[in-house]
Amino acid sequence: MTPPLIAVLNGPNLNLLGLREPERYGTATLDDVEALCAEVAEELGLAIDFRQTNGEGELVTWVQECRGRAAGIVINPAGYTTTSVALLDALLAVELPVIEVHITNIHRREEFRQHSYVSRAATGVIAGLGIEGYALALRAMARLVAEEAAE
Ligand code: CA2
Repeated sequence: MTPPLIAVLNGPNLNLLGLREPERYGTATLDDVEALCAEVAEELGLAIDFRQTNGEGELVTWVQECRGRAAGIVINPAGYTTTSVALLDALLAVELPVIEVHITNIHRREEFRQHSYVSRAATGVIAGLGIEGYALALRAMARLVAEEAAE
């Protein structure tokens, strides 16, 4: 049986992880995050499609492309979290389980970071646990996907 595919999508500036502001975002690079996700996915019997883009339209297109292809979406929308109705609409339309991940605890940060459009489409939200949040999201997603398959 082919393993269920989980799209792990990353928004703008996350390509800078580990290269700038390590005191805020940690020292792991986006390649390290991908390696962590690949390791956890293998353990869980999932396949992943790990991507990053700085473009809002590209992120929306990738979400649309998940329809009929992926079993779930783990997304760190970064700066588009608080601005993008287009991303929210795409996540609602795709009708897949969505887990929103933030490396930092957005609720301890500036007020403008605390209202997430994306959360309205999310089954769950993980914030403030560093890159471990991606691993936790994949574990939760494995359960959600197994539950859906059993329905
Ligand atoms: O905590 C998170 O994961 C965020 O989604 C990160 C976003 C921020 O806009 C959100 O409020 C919270 C920023 C991503 C930019 O990442 C950088 C990483 C290293 C250096 C500079 C930016």
